[in-house]
Amino acid sequence: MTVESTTARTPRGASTERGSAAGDGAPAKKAPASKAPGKKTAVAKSAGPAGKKAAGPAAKKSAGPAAKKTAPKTAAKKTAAKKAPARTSAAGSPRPTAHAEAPASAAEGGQLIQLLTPEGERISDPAYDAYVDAITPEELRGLYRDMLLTRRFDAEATALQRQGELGLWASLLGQEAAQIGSGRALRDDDYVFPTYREHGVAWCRGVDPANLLGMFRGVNHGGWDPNSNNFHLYTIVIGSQTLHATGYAMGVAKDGADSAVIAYFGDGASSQGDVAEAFTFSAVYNAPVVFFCQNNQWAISEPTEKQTRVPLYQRARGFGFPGVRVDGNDVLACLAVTRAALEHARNGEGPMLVEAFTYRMGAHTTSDDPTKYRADEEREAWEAKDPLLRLRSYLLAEGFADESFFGELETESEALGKRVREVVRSMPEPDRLAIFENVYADGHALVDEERAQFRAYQASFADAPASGEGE
Ligand SMILES: Cc1ncc(C[n+]2csc(CCOP(=O)(O)OP(=O)(O)O)c2C)c(N)n1
Ligand SMILES: [Mg+2]
Repeated sequence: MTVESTTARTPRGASTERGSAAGDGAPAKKAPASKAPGKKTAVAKSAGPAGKKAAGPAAKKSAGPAAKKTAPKTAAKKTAAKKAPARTSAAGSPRPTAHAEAPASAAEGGQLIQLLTPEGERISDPAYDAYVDAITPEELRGLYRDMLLTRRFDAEATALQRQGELGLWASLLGQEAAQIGSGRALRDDDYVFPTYREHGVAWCRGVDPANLLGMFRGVNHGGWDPNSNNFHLYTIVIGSQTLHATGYAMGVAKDGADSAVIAYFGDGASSQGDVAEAFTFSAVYNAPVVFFCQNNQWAISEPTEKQTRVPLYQRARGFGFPGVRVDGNDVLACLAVTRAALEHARNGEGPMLVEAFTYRMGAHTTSDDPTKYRADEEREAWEAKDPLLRLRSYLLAEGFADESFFGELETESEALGKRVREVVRSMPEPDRLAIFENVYADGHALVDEERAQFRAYQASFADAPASGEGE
Protein backbone atom coordinates (compact mmCIF):
# COMPACT_ATOMS: atom_id res chain seq x y z
CA MET A 1 0.00 0.00 0.00
CA THR A 2 1.10 3.51 -0.61
CA VAL A 3 0.62 5.45 2.54
CA GLU A 4 -0.43 8.93 1.54
CA SER A 5 1.16 10.86 -1.22
CA THR A 6 0.17 14.43 -1.69
CA THR A 7 2.18 14.88 -4.82
CA ALA A 8 0.79 14.52 -8.31
CA ARG A 9 1.91 11.64 -10.49
CA THR A 10 2.38 12.73 -14.05
CA PRO A 11 3.56 10.19 -16.61
CA ARG A 12 6.85 11.22 -18.09
CA GLY A 13 7.02 9.79 -21.55
CA ALA A 14 7.11 6.03 -21.78
CA SER A 15 4.01 3.99 -22.31
CA THR A 16 2.07 2.77 -19.35
CA GLU A 17 2.56 -0.77 -20.57
CA ARG A 18 6.26 -0.54 -19.81
CA GLY A 19 5.35 0.66 -16.35
CA SER A 20 7.37 3.81 -16.35
CA ALA A 21 7.93 5.36 -12.98
CA ALA A 22 6.41 8.72 -13.36
CA GLY A 23 5.95 12.09 -11.84
CA ASP A 24 6.71 11.74 -8.20
CA GLY A 25 7.79 8.22 -8.67
CA ALA A 26 4.90 5.80 -8.79
CA PRO A 27 5.09 3.64 -11.88
CA ALA A 28 2.23 4.06 -14.28
CA LYS A 29 2.11 0.31 -14.84
CA LYS A 30 -1.32 -1.11 -14.45
CA ALA A 31 -1.55 -3.62 -11.69
CA PRO A 32 -3.16 -6.79 -12.93
CA ALA A 33 -5.74 -8.55 -10.86
CA SER A 34 -4.00 -9.91 -7.84
CA LYS A 35 -2.41 -13.30 -8.32
CA ALA A 36 -0.05 -13.05 -5.43
CA PRO A 37 -0.48 -15.85 -2.97
CA GLY A 38 -1.77 -14.81 0.37
CA LYS A 39 -2.30 -11.19 -0.48
CA LYS A 40 -5.13 -9.32 1.12
CA THR A 41 -7.09 -8.01 -1.82
CA ALA A 42 -9.02 -5.43 0.11
CA VAL A 43 -6.94 -2.37 -0.54
CA ALA A 44 -7.33 0.27 2.08
CA LYS A 45 -7.42 2.94 -0.57
CA SER A 46 -8.89 5.54 1.67
CA ALA A 47 -6.77 4.58 4.61
CA GLY A 48 -4.20 7.29 4.87
CA PRO A 49 -1.59 7.42 7.56
CA ALA A 50 -4.23 7.57 10.25
CA GLY A 51 -6.36 4.83 8.74
CA LYS A 52 -6.87 1.63 10.67
CA LYS A 53 -5.43 -0.44 7.84
CA ALA A 54 -2.25 1.53 7.85
CA ALA A 55 -0.24 -0.92 9.82
CA GLY A 56 2.93 0.92 8.91
CA PRO A 57 4.78 3.38 11.03
CA ALA A 58 1.73 5.55 11.53
CA ALA A 59 -0.54 2.79 12.73
CA LYS A 60 -1.89 3.49 16.13
CA LYS A 61 -1.39 -0.02 17.39
CA SER A 62 2.19 0.05 16.26
CA ALA A 63 4.70 0.32 19.03
CA GLY A 64 6.65 2.53 16.65
CA PRO A 65 7.95 6.00 17.12
CA ALA A 66 4.54 7.56 16.56
CA ALA A 67 3.48 6.06 19.85
CA LYS A 68 6.61 7.27 21.53
CA LYS A 69 5.57 10.86 21.62
CA THR A 70 2.77 10.23 24.05
CA ALA A 71 4.43 7.44 25.98
CA PRO A 72 5.15 8.25 29.59
CA LYS A 73 8.75 8.94 30.31
CA THR A 74 10.42 5.96 31.84
CA ALA A 75 13.44 6.17 34.05
CA ALA A 76 15.51 4.67 31.26
CA LYS A 77 14.30 7.28 28.86
CA LYS A 78 15.14 10.07 31.25
CA THR A 79 18.64 8.72 31.63
CA ALA A 80 19.10 8.36 27.91
CA ALA A 81 17.74 11.81 27.30
CA LYS A 82 20.15 13.17 29.82
CA LYS A 83 23.08 11.47 28.20
CA ALA A 84 22.12 12.28 24.63
CA PRO A 85 22.95 15.81 23.57
CA ALA A 86 19.94 17.98 22.76
CA ARG A 87 19.22 18.21 19.08
CA THR A 88 19.37 21.76 17.91
CA SER A 89 18.94 23.41 14.56
CA ALA A 90 21.81 25.16 12.85
CA ALA A 91 20.50 28.37 14.35
CA GLY A 92 20.64 26.80 17.78
CA SER A 93 16.92 26.61 18.51
CA PRO A 94 15.73 23.27 19.88
CA ARG A 95 14.17 20.87 17.41
CA PRO A 96 11.77 18.11 18.36
CA THR A 97 13.25 14.63 18.29
CA ALA A 98 10.76 13.70 15.64
CA HIS A 99 12.84 12.22 12.87
CA ALA A 100 11.61 8.70 13.49
CA GLU A 101 8.04 9.83 12.92
CA ALA A 102 8.67 11.01 9.43
CA PRO A 103 7.82 8.08 7.14
CA ALA A 104 4.07 8.27 6.96
CA SER A 105 3.55 11.77 8.09
CA ALA A 106 0.83 13.35 6.00
CA ALA A 107 1.84 16.70 7.39
CA GLU A 108 5.14 16.34 5.60
CA GLY A 109 3.53 15.10 2.42
CA GLY A 110 5.23 11.82 3.01
CA GLN A 111 4.50 8.51 1.36
CA LEU A 112 5.63 5.03 2.24
CA ILE A 113 5.34 2.15 -0.17
CA GLN A 114 4.61 -0.98 1.81
CA LEU A 115 3.57 -4.51 0.76
CA LEU A 116 4.26 -6.39 3.98
CA THR A 117 3.18 -4.90 7.28
CA PRO A 118 5.39 -5.27 10.35
CA GLU A 119 3.02 -8.08 11.39
CA GLY A 120 3.72 -9.90 8.13
CA GLU A 121 0.41 -9.22 6.43
CA ARG A 122 0.55 -8.85 2.64
CA ILE A 123 -1.20 -5.67 1.64
CA SER A 124 -1.82 -4.38 -1.82
CA ASP A 125 -0.35 -1.41 -3.61
CA PRO A 126 -1.95 -0.97 -7.03
CA ALA A 127 1.14 0.71 -8.42
CA TYR A 128 3.68 -1.85 -7.24
CA ASP A 129 1.89 -5.19 -6.88
CA ALA A 130 2.61 -6.03 -10.49
CA TYR A 131 6.34 -6.04 -9.83
CA VAL A 132 6.10 -8.91 -7.35
CA ASP A 133 2.85 -10.68 -8.19
CA ALA A 134 4.67 -13.50 -9.96
CA ILE A 135 6.96 -14.20 -7.03
CA THR A 136 6.92 -17.84 -5.98
CA PRO A 137 7.04 -19.29 -2.47
CA GLU A 138 10.53 -20.57 -3.30
CA GLU A 139 11.68 -17.08 -4.20
CA LEU A 140 10.16 -15.72 -1.01
CA ARG A 141 12.05 -18.34 0.99
CA GLY A 142 15.14 -17.28 -0.95
CA LEU A 143 14.70 -13.69 0.17
CA TYR A 144 14.45 -14.86 3.76
CA ARG A 145 17.55 -17.01 3.37
CA ASP A 146 19.46 -14.07 1.89
CA MET A 147 18.50 -11.84 4.79
CA LEU A 148 19.22 -14.43 7.45
CA LEU A 149 22.63 -15.40 6.10
CA THR A 150 23.57 -11.75 5.64
CA ARG A 151 22.60 -11.06 9.23
CA ARG A 152 24.59 -14.07 10.41
CA PHE A 153 27.64 -12.97 8.47
CA ASP A 154 27.27 -9.45 9.85
CA ALA A 155 27.06 -10.73 13.43
CA GLU A 156 30.13 -12.88 12.85
CA ALA A 157 32.06 -9.87 11.56
CA THR A 158 31.09 -7.83 14.61
CA ALA A 159 32.28 -10.67 16.84
CA LEU A 160 35.54 -10.95 14.90
CA GLN A 161 36.17 -7.25 15.43
CA ARG A 162 35.56 -7.66 19.15
CA GLN A 163 38.05 -10.53 19.18
CA GLY A 164 40.68 -8.29 17.60
CA GLU A 165 40.59 -10.00 14.21
CA LEU A 166 39.25 -6.93 12.40
CA GLY A 167 40.20 -3.31 12.89
CA LEU A 168 36.65 -2.09 12.35
CA TRP A 169 33.24 -3.29 11.21
CA ALA A 170 30.24 -1.39 9.88
CA SER A 171 27.18 -3.47 10.69
CA LEU A 172 24.05 -3.51 8.54
CA LEU A 173 21.80 -4.82 11.30
CA GLY A 174 18.23 -3.82 10.48
CA GLN A 175 18.94 -2.89 6.87
CA GLU A 176 18.74 -6.41 5.44
CA ALA A 177 15.43 -5.90 3.63
CA ALA A 178 16.55 -2.69 1.94
CA GLN A 179 19.70 -4.38 0.69
CA ILE A 180 18.36 -7.79 -0.27
CA GLY A 181 15.19 -6.38 -1.83
CA SER A 182 17.13 -3.93 -3.98
CA GLY A 183 20.00 -6.35 -4.61
CA ARG A 184 17.68 -9.08 -5.89
CA ALA A 185 16.01 -6.59 -8.25
CA LEU A 186 19.26 -6.24 -10.20
CA ARG A 187 20.27 -8.02 -13.37
CA ASP A 188 23.74 -9.50 -13.71
CA ASP A 189 24.74 -6.83 -16.22
CA ASP A 190 23.69 -3.96 -13.96
CA TYR A 191 26.48 -2.26 -12.04
CA VAL A 192 26.52 -1.48 -8.33
CA PHE A 193 28.36 1.34 -6.56
CA PRO A 194 28.16 0.62 -2.81
CA THR A 195 29.12 2.48 0.34
CA TYR A 196 30.99 0.53 3.04
CA ARG A 197 27.85 -1.11 4.46
CA GLU A 198 26.33 -2.96 1.51
CA HIS A 199 27.11 -6.48 2.72
CA GLY A 200 23.65 -7.72 1.72
CA VAL A 201 23.96 -6.30 -1.78
CA ALA A 202 27.43 -7.87 -2.07
CA TRP A 203 25.84 -11.17 -1.13
CA CYS A 204 23.27 -10.79 -3.90
CA ARG A 205 26.04 -10.02 -6.38
CA GLY A 206 27.87 -13.21 -5.49
CA VAL A 207 30.83 -11.58 -3.75
CA ASP A 208 32.11 -14.06 -1.17
CA PRO A 209 31.30 -12.51 2.23
CA ALA A 210 34.70 -13.53 3.53
CA ASN A 211 36.26 -11.28 0.86
CA LEU A 212 34.49 -8.28 2.34
CA LEU A 213 36.58 -8.57 5.46
CA GLY A 214 40.07 -8.08 4.05
CA MET A 215 39.82 -4.30 4.05
CA PHE A 216 38.39 -4.31 7.58
CA ARG A 217 41.28 -6.50 8.69
CA GLY A 218 43.70 -4.15 6.98
CA VAL A 219 45.22 -6.73 4.69
CA ASN A 220 44.01 -5.38 1.36
CA HIS A 221 42.29 -2.41 -0.23
CA GLY A 222 39.17 -4.18 -1.31
CA GLY A 223 39.28 -7.90 -1.75
CA TRP A 224 37.41 -8.48 -4.95
CA ASP A 225 37.61 -7.57 -8.62
CA PRO A 226 34.73 -5.14 -9.22
CA ASN A 227 34.25 -6.31 -12.78
CA SER A 228 33.81 -9.96 -11.78
CA ASN A 229 30.47 -9.23 -10.14
CA ASN A 230 29.70 -5.72 -11.37
CA PHE A 231 30.08 -4.65 -7.77
CA HIS A 232 32.45 -1.76 -7.22
CA LEU A 233 34.81 -1.64 -4.25
CA TYR A 234 33.47 -0.28 -0.98
CA THR A 235 33.69 3.50 -0.89
CA ILE A 236 34.31 5.29 2.37
CA VAL A 237 34.46 8.85 1.06
CA ILE A 238 30.85 9.71 1.78
CA GLY A 239 28.72 10.22 -1.30
CA SER A 240 31.52 10.10 -3.87
CA GLN A 241 30.29 6.84 -5.37
CA THR A 242 27.13 8.59 -6.59
CA LEU A 243 29.33 10.53 -8.99
CA HIS A 244 31.21 7.40 -10.04
CA ALA A 245 27.88 5.73 -10.70
CA THR A 246 26.61 8.68 -12.69
CA GLY A 247 29.69 8.71 -14.89
CA TYR A 248 29.44 4.97 -15.38
CA ALA A 249 25.76 5.25 -16.24
CA MET A 250 26.47 7.99 -18.77
CA GLY A 251 28.92 5.55 -20.36
CA VAL A 252 26.32 2.79 -20.38
CA ALA A 253 23.94 5.12 -22.23
CA LYS A 254 26.63 6.07 -24.74
CA ASP A 255 27.28 2.36 -25.34
CA GLY A 256 23.61 1.93 -26.12
CA ALA A 257 23.34 -0.84 -23.51
CA ASP A 258 20.09 -1.40 -21.66
CA SER A 259 21.69 -2.21 -18.33
CA ALA A 260 21.29 0.09 -15.37
CA VAL A 261 23.46 1.37 -12.55
CA ILE A 262 22.60 1.66 -8.88
CA ALA A 263 24.35 3.86 -6.36
CA TYR A 264 23.86 3.27 -2.65
CA PHE A 265 24.28 6.06 -0.14
CA GLY A 266 23.02 7.13 3.26
CA ASP A 267 20.86 9.89 4.69
CA GLY A 268 23.96 11.72 5.85
CA ALA A 269 25.53 11.47 2.41
CA SER A 270 22.55 13.33 1.00
CA SER A 271 24.10 16.51 2.39
CA GLN A 272 27.30 16.04 0.39
CA GLY A 273 27.98 18.23 -2.62
CA ASP A 274 28.96 15.12 -4.58
CA VAL A 275 25.42 13.79 -4.28
CA ALA A 276 23.90 17.07 -5.48
CA GLU A 277 26.32 17.05 -8.43
CA ALA A 278 25.45 13.45 -9.23
CA PHE A 279 21.74 14.32 -9.17
CA THR A 280 22.30 17.28 -11.48
CA PHE A 281 24.48 15.44 -14.00
CA SER A 282 22.38 12.29 -14.09
CA ALA A 283 19.20 14.29 -14.64
CA VAL A 284 20.65 16.53 -17.33
CA TYR A 285 22.26 13.61 -19.17
CA ASN A 286 19.33 11.30 -18.53
CA ALA A 287 21.72 8.70 -17.12
CA PRO A 288 20.29 5.24 -16.34
CA VAL A 289 21.09 5.33 -12.64
CA VAL A 290 19.03 4.51 -9.57
CA PHE A 291 20.02 6.39 -6.44
CA PHE A 292 19.21 4.10 -3.53
CA CYS A 293 19.31 6.01 -0.26
CA GLN A 294 19.12 3.91 2.86
CA ASN A 295 17.75 6.42 5.30
CA ASN A 296 18.68 4.69 8.53
CA GLN A 297 17.95 7.97 10.29
CA TRP A 298 21.42 8.53 11.61
CA ALA A 299 24.73 9.65 10.16
CA ILE A 300 26.91 8.50 13.02
CA SER A 301 25.42 10.72 15.78
CA GLU A 302 23.63 13.17 13.50
CA PRO A 303 19.90 12.57 13.10
CA THR A 304 18.22 13.02 9.73
CA GLU A 305 16.49 16.23 10.76
CA LYS A 306 19.89 17.85 10.68
CA GLN A 307 20.34 16.79 7.06
CA THR A 308 17.04 17.87 5.57
CA ARG A 309 13.84 19.85 6.02
CA VAL A 310 11.88 17.67 3.60
CA PRO A 311 11.58 13.90 3.26
CA LEU A 312 14.66 12.88 1.33
CA TYR A 313 12.82 11.29 -1.58
CA GLN A 314 11.28 14.67 -2.37
CA ARG A 315 14.73 16.09 -3.09
CA ALA A 316 14.72 14.35 -6.47
CA ARG A 317 11.89 16.49 -7.72
CA GLY A 318 13.93 19.63 -7.57
CA PHE A 319 16.53 18.02 -9.77
CA GLY A 320 13.90 16.94 -12.28
CA PHE A 321 13.49 13.25 -11.66
CA PRO A 322 11.14 11.12 -9.59
CA GLY A 323 11.68 9.97 -6.06
CA VAL A 324 9.80 7.43 -3.96
CA ARG A 325 9.92 6.38 -0.35
CA VAL A 326 9.63 2.73 0.44
CA ASP A 327 9.44 0.90 3.74
CA GLY A 328 13.06 -0.17 3.97
CA ASN A 329 12.20 -2.98 6.37
CA ASP A 330 9.84 -4.57 3.86
CA VAL A 331 11.85 -6.75 1.50
CA LEU A 332 8.98 -7.25 -0.90
CA ALA A 333 8.32 -3.54 -1.25
CA CYS A 334 12.03 -2.84 -1.70
CA LEU A 335 12.17 -5.47 -4.44
CA ALA A 336 9.13 -4.04 -6.21
CA VAL A 337 10.17 -0.41 -6.00
CA THR A 338 13.74 -1.08 -7.11
CA ARG A 339 12.48 -3.15 -10.05
CA ALA A 340 10.29 -0.21 -11.04
CA ALA A 341 13.17 2.23 -10.70
CA LEU A 342 15.52 0.03 -12.74
CA GLU A 343 12.86 -0.34 -15.40
CA HIS A 344 12.54 3.43 -15.49
CA ALA A 345 16.30 3.73 -16.04
CA ARG A 346 16.39 1.00 -18.67
CA ASN A 347 13.54 2.65 -20.57
CA GLY A 348 15.75 5.68 -21.10
CA GLU A 349 13.80 7.81 -18.68
CA GLY A 350 16.80 8.80 -16.63
CA PRO A 351 17.55 8.59 -12.94
CA MET A 352 15.25 7.84 -10.06
CA LEU A 353 15.70 8.20 -6.33
CA VAL A 354 14.54 5.50 -3.95
CA GLU A 355 14.55 6.38 -0.28
CA ALA A 356 14.38 3.21 1.77
CA PHE A 357 13.17 4.31 5.17
CA THR A 358 14.81 2.02 7.68
CA TYR A 359 16.72 2.07 10.90
CA ARG A 360 20.27 1.33 11.94
CA MET A 361 19.70 -1.00 14.86
CA GLY A 362 23.35 -1.31 15.77
CA ALA A 363 26.13 1.19 16.22
CA HIS A 364 27.43 3.19 13.24
CA THR A 365 30.56 1.04 13.39
CA THR A 366 32.30 -0.92 16.11
CA SER A 367 34.05 2.36 17.04
CA ASP A 368 30.76 3.99 17.89
CA ASP A 369 28.59 3.93 21.02
CA PRO A 370 25.04 4.99 20.15
CA THR A 371 23.92 5.01 23.79
CA LYS A 372 25.71 8.36 23.99
CA TYR A 373 23.29 10.05 21.63
CA ARG A 374 20.07 8.09 21.19
CA ALA A 375 17.43 6.62 23.45
CA ASP A 376 17.02 2.86 23.85
CA GLU A 377 13.28 3.18 23.16
CA GLU A 378 13.98 4.24 19.63
CA ARG A 379 15.82 1.03 18.85
CA GLU A 380 13.22 -1.05 20.66
CA ALA A 381 10.45 0.48 18.56
CA TRP A 382 12.30 -0.49 15.42
CA GLU A 383 13.01 -4.01 16.63
CA ALA A 384 9.25 -4.52 16.39
CA LYS A 385 9.54 -3.77 12.67
CA ASP A 386 12.40 -6.20 12.11
CA PRO A 387 12.61 -7.10 8.41
CA LEU A 388 13.28 -10.79 9.06
CA LEU A 389 10.46 -11.25 11.53
CA ARG A 390 7.82 -9.86 9.21
CA LEU A 391 8.80 -12.11 6.31
CA ARG A 392 9.03 -15.10 8.64
CA SER A 393 5.50 -14.38 9.90
CA TYR A 394 4.24 -14.13 6.34
CA LEU A 395 5.94 -17.37 5.24
CA LEU A 396 4.51 -19.26 8.21
CA ALA A 397 1.02 -17.79 7.95
CA GLU A 398 0.78 -18.70 4.27
CA GLY A 399 2.32 -22.13 4.74
CA PHE A 400 5.21 -21.23 2.42
CA ALA A 401 7.79 -22.43 4.93
CA ASP A 402 7.81 -24.73 7.91
CA GLU A 403 10.03 -25.18 10.94
CA SER A 404 12.29 -27.60 9.11
CA PHE A 405 13.13 -24.86 6.59
CA PHE A 406 14.13 -22.50 9.37
CA GLY A 407 16.04 -25.28 11.13
CA GLU A 408 18.09 -26.11 8.03
CA LEU A 409 18.79 -22.44 7.55
CA GLU A 410 20.13 -22.24 11.08
CA THR A 411 22.57 -25.05 10.31
CA GLU A 412 23.61 -23.32 7.09
CA SER A 413 24.17 -20.03 8.88
CA GLU A 414 26.37 -21.69 11.50
CA ALA A 415 28.47 -23.20 8.74
CA LEU A 416 28.80 -19.79 7.10
CA GLY A 417 29.94 -18.24 10.38
CA LYS A 418 32.53 -20.97 10.86
CA ARG A 419 33.90 -20.59 7.33
CA VAL A 420 34.13 -16.81 7.64
CA ARG A 421 36.06 -17.14 10.93
CA GLU A 422 38.51 -19.57 9.38
CA VAL A 423 39.07 -17.52 6.24
CA VAL A 424 39.67 -14.32 8.18
CA ARG A 425 42.12 -15.86 10.62
CA SER A 426 44.15 -17.34 7.81
CA MET A 427 44.29 -14.23 5.62
CA PRO A 428 47.93 -13.73 4.64
CA GLU A 429 49.80 -10.74 5.97
CA PRO A 430 50.13 -8.20 3.20
CA ASP A 431 53.32 -7.33 1.43
CA ARG A 432 54.25 -4.10 3.20
CA LEU A 433 55.53 -2.47 0.05
CA ALA A 434 52.39 -3.32 -1.91
CA ILE A 435 50.86 -0.02 -0.86
CA PHE A 436 53.08 1.67 -3.42
CA GLU A 437 51.84 -0.46 -6.27
CA ASN A 438 49.04 0.61 -8.60
CA VAL A 439 49.19 4.25 -7.56
CA TYR A 440 49.99 5.13 -11.16
CA ALA A 441 49.55 2.82 -14.11
CA ASP A 442 53.15 3.41 -15.26
CA GLY A 443 54.88 4.25 -12.01
CA HIS A 444 56.07 7.64 -10.78
CA ALA A 445 59.43 9.00 -9.59
CA LEU A 446 57.93 10.38 -6.36
CA VAL A 447 56.33 7.06 -5.49
CA ASP A 448 59.65 5.33 -6.19
CA GLU A 449 61.31 7.72 -3.75
CA GLU A 450 58.68 7.11 -1.07
CA ARG A 451 59.02 3.35 -1.55
CA ALA A 452 62.78 3.58 -1.05
CA GLN A 453 62.33 5.67 2.11
CA PHE A 454 59.83 3.20 3.53
CA ARG A 455 62.08 0.24 2.71
CA ALA A 456 64.96 1.92 4.56
CA TYR A 457 62.67 2.63 7.51
CA GLN A 458 61.57 -1.00 7.65
CA ALA A 459 65.18 -2.16 7.49
CA SER A 460 66.07 0.04 10.48
CA PHE A 461 64.20 -2.27 12.87
CA ALA A 462 66.35 -4.72 14.82
CA ASP A 463 64.19 -7.67 13.76
CA ALA A 464 64.01 -6.65 10.10
CA PRO A 465 64.51 -9.50 7.66
CA ALA A 466 68.00 -9.64 6.20
CA SER A 467 66.94 -8.45 2.79
CA GLY A 468 64.03 -7.15 0.82
CA GLU A 469 60.93 -8.32 2.68
CA GLY A 470 57.90 -7.62 0.64
CA GLU A 471 59.70 -6.84 -2.55
C1 LIG B 1 33.66 12.96 2.78
C2 LIG B 1 33.55 12.30 4.14
N1 LIG B 1 33.23 13.04 5.20
C3 LIG B 1 33.13 12.47 6.43
C4 LIG B 1 33.38 11.12 6.58
C5 LIG B 1 33.25 10.47 7.96
N2 LIG B 1 32.02 9.64 7.99
C6 LIG B 1 32.08 8.31 7.87
S1 LIG B 1 30.57 7.60 7.92
C7 LIG B 1 29.80 9.09 8.12
C8 LIG B 1 28.30 9.18 8.26
C9 LIG B 1 27.58 8.71 7.06
O1 LIG B 1 26.21 8.66 7.31
P1 LIG B 1 25.19 8.12 6.26
O2 LIG B 1 25.49 8.70 4.93
O3 LIG B 1 23.84 8.36 6.80
O4 LIG B 1 25.50 6.56 6.16
P2 LIG B 1 25.34 5.43 7.28
O5 LIG B 1 26.71 5.22 7.86
O6 LIG B 1 24.36 5.88 8.28
O7 LIG B 1 24.90 4.21 6.56
C10 LIG B 1 30.75 10.12 8.16
C11 LIG B 1 30.41 11.54 8.35
C12 LIG B 1 33.74 10.38 5.44
N3 LIG B 1 33.97 9.06 5.48
N4 LIG B 1 33.79 10.98 4.21
MG1 LIG C 1 22.62 7.02 7.85
